[in-house]
Amino acid sequence: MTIEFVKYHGLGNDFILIDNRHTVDPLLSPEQAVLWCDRHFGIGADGVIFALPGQADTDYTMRIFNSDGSEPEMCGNGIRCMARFVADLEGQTATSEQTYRIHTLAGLILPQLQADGKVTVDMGLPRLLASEIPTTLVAPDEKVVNQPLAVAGQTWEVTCVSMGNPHCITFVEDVAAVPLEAIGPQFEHHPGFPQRTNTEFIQVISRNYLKMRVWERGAGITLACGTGACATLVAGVLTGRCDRRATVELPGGCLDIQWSDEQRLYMTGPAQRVFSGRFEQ
Ligand code: ZDP
Repeated sequence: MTIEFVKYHGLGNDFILIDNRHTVDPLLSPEQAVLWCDRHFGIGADGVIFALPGQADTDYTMRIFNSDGSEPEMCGNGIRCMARFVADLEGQTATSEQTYRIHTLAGLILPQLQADGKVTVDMGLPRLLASEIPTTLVAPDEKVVNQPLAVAGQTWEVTCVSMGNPHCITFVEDVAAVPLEAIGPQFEHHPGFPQRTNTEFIQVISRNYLKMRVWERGAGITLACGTGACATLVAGVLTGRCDRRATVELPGGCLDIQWSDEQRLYMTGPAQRVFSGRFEQ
């Protein structure tokens, strides 16, 4: 089987994009996605993204497989890459300010191309109830804000936010000192998160500048996480630590995040095409 792909990244969070506009099912199985994402035996990526036909009044459907083959509901860096990818497929000019209506498992998401090459995404509303995260740390109709959680022999104060996918956010003094590789998996697989969780550690530099490191569900340490940056801003506002607009600095670079008065999250950041190729197996 031979399939063409294009490799993109958003702040070093890297994806294999597949033109899947002509069939309703992803061209790869989750097992094939694991192989393609492998950095030694495959192409190498944090996930595979399929640009599928639209449904329910949308232009396209996005589906994504993590590098472990699991399927998340949404992907913030990935949807910026997806918007650039479909614009290229359509032959849009580089300066087009096209907005796309993209159907995802987290609902309707609206990326807009910017003339400077960045992409601004209307990420929709955050979900805060425990049943929506999902988490069993508190009662289903309660929020998880500054909640004590025992992980790796320590008690952390966590705040949970869903951007369609689950996030568990902890504010720390020094983000560089967090032993992410050791404790990330223990948060991800904590029994309080039945769908597992993405895990972010945040250092507040100022009310509008946050420094973040992430352990992603199904992908491990990555250089950036768009849904995580949005969830982090919400957690910062809920706990009185930051303003409703901030720069979030990730290992791969910065995202601009805004939580509007209508409660929608807007994320602006780059999406970079790297190379294209053909995978044979
Ligand atoms: O929720 C999950 O399982 C994540 N690993 C999905 C990917 C999130 C991503 N890093 C982002 O930018 O939102 C792509």
